[in-house]
Amino acid sequence: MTQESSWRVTRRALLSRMLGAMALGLAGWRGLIRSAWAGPEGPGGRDTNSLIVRVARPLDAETPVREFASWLTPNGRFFIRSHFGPPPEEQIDPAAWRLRVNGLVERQLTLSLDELKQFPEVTVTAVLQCSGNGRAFFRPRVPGVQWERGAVGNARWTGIRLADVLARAGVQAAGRHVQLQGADRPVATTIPLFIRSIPIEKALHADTLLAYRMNGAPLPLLHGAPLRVIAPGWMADACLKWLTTITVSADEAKGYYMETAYRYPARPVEPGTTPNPRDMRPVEEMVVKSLIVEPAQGAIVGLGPVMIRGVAWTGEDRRIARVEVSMDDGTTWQPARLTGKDLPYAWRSWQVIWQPKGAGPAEILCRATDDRGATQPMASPWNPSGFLWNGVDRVRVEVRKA
Ligand SMILES: Nc1nc2c(c(=O)[nH]1)N[C@H]1C(S)=C(S)[C@@H](COP(=O)(O)O)O[C@H]1N2
Ligand SMILES: [Mo]
Repeated sequence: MTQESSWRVTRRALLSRMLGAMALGLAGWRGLIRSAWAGPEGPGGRDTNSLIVRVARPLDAETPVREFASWLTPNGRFFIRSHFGPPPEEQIDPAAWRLRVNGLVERQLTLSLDELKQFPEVTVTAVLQCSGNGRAFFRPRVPGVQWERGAVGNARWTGIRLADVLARAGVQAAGRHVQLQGADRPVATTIPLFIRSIPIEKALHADTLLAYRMNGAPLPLLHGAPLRVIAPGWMADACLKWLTTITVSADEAKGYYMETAYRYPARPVEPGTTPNPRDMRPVEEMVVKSLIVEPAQGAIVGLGPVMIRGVAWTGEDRRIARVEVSMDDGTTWQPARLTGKDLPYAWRSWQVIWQPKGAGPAEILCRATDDRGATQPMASPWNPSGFLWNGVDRVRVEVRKA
């Protein structure tokens, strides 16, 4: 796709979103404005105002970081992101729904949900994170949903192995990529479909799932019911929702969402510049990252010992090795204690006790380092779409005498 036509696509997508927001009427606008004013920990969204709405329609909403005090993020409070919104319910009626497997395979398959559930069931606890999580922190600013800290969550995903389904179909030697398509559709036929592909190695990985349960409950509609891909350790744009078709192919999928969107410069670029499309690579693995969950942004804390808690996570085949906090804007760092479960793909809890030196404003920073030595920078490398933000996390508090 040429630069010019990709711009036109972006403009059309923006326009359709604006029209969607207008169709919501006054109540929708008020919700939008309220959530914008309330800031990162403010109200807004479904389920007793538990989410922060970034785009009202189709709904893009992030989880307030305080919810991450729970190691598993509850389904009703899990961030929501989609380009076009969920498909009409009748299209994904579990009885009529079928998964099709075609392309470079020995046998084409059409499988019902009941048939899929005959494969061995697997559960993986994994962080799901939008590639644009933290986009709002890039300078210069970049267009797109202005996610702050909560377009991420940790959940137990239950389903079957994508590898088992591919083995039943028989992947031909020329099959190098697995293209994924869902039942969701844009408002206009001129807008490209959300089609993604993952390399065959990731598709055949024993932990890559077709999931139909989330935290033990049936996968909710907004999270991709009846079936979604979970590619643990990879960014969520690989985790296709409302899956209907798997096509084994020799090449990466074509189209806007693979060729233009979700790409990241292979080498650092000057902020504000447009890299050569040839130097762009698909966004895949997650980068090491951490969040301060407690105290909350803007909290008032006492002069006594303050418990700081958070979570940290990293990419595929990596573990969190340490988390540190700083009270002097990154000059000195003090180690935190890793606590709780240590599982691949899940996030790791951590905590540290801080003794404030005096009353007044203070800023807590945290940074994680993984077992391959990757650590969080003060600010992430700028890139035109604002992907993979993993700058140190920051929480400002006010210390008061009791
Ligand atoms: N079919 C489909 N799958 C999709 C998307 C989409 O628009 N359509 N969005 C992707 C993106 S960009 C993200 S961040 C995750 C969000 O998953 P969640 O809403 O369950 O948190 O779904 C991914 N899967
Ligand atoms: Mo995303």
